[in-house]
Amino acid sequence: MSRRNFLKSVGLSTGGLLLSPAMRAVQARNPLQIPERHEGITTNSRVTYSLRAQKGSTEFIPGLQTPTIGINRSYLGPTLILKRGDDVELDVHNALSEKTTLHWHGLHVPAKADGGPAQIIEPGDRWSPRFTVDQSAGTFWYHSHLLHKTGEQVYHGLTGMIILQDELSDRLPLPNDYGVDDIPLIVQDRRFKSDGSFDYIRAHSDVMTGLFGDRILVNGTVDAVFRPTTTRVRFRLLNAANARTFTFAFDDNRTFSQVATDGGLMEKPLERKSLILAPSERAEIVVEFNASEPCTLISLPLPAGSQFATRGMMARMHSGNDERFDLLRIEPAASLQSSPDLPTVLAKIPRLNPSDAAVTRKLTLSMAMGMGMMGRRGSGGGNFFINGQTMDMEVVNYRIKKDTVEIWEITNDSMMMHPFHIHHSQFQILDRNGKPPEADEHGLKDTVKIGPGETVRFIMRFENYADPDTAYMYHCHILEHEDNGMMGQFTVE
Ligand SMILES: [Cu+2]
Repeated sequence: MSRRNFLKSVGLSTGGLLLSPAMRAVQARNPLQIPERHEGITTNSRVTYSLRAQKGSTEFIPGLQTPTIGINRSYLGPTLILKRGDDVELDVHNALSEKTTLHWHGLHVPAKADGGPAQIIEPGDRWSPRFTVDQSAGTFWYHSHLLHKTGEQVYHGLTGMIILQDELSDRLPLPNDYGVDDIPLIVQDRRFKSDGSFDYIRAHSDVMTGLFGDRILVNGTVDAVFRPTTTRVRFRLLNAANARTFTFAFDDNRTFSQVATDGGLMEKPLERKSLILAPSERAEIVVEFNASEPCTLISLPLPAGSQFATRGMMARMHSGNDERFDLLRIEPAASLQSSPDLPTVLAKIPRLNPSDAAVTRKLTLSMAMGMGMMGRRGSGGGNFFINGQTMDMEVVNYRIKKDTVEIWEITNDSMMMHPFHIHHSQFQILDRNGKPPEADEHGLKDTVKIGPGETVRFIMRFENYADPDTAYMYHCHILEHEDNGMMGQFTVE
């Protein structure tokens, strides 16, 4: 699309009746950017990763500069390669002119190292959490978690991927040549103003539904093309959108194999044709290609009758998750290097037993439809609630005993789906509305979609770290909901 047409479409989307803009058509032409690997520097058996949050300007759309923020670059950050057993230090320098934090999403770390809203890094300051990497291999990510500003900072670029490796992931014959057949896909939707700047919250509806954009960025690339050179490619899918849910599929309806959920490898590969990821969910998939046979990774509308669809009067403002659009054009080379067969067995996942649970905690998510919340100026209030309360930094909602197992039962009493995320550890889903989870929810998870009216139970162990003075977070991962109150805190002590 020419620049003039793009500007025209931006103009149209601001005047239309649809409150969330319809997705623009893609003309794939830009090579997919691959964030550089960052393996840290080892001294005295500690691996240190230098990270600098900085302002920049990024040309996503030819001829237009977008003010952005990133880590060690102008938009997004490097892919951190962590190895199980390593003692790591994540040395974060805040070179922004505003406060920030960096949260290691999905990592099992001490509360003080978690990078939540309490671990603020003032402009010019450094924050250098240390911990030992001790969990299964998988795809994780890092992002700003600043109170009330997470949505805005992530939208402008404070996000990157983490690849955690262990002995099993090194040994399995899965594609693992980063940037060649092991490809990060950080998928985001964005809305631009005509001057090229990002168009963050503009209207009440942007907060109510979460912010939907009309252009797709994959690793910060618009209209992206990837050219495989091997017969199998692993894609590490990360939904890093603020609010949009993607239903990943291919335009030729091909089958692919899912090999990992949020927290790591599954027990065995799962054949499928589509896969729904809400904000912050990850999946690793392996896709087979034939030489010179192109296809397109797309997002489908939510399936008809999906329990994750928005209901009632909210559905009228929410055109976002019911569109089909392109994500990534894939054009395999004329000759491909042959990849090994997929293993039939992947990881062993020890199951937590519900009878070992010390307590069941019941949480209800709800939202109010009022108009008086734009920008949320008051004392931290908002229109998004957990058990009728909004996030309060002064309130620790739960104090959990170290080394206990708990069941959390989350009910959604609103008209739209909320992806519920909890810090500290990976959990296992026990049931959804009383029924066992589908195969793709059997693995380790740190975020779970909870559709309108649904109740989901998960089980989790709170071990290794105790700190009565520093809290972990749980929250909706639609960032505009999190920023406006749908969050709470717990300590492990
Ligand atoms: Cu939400």
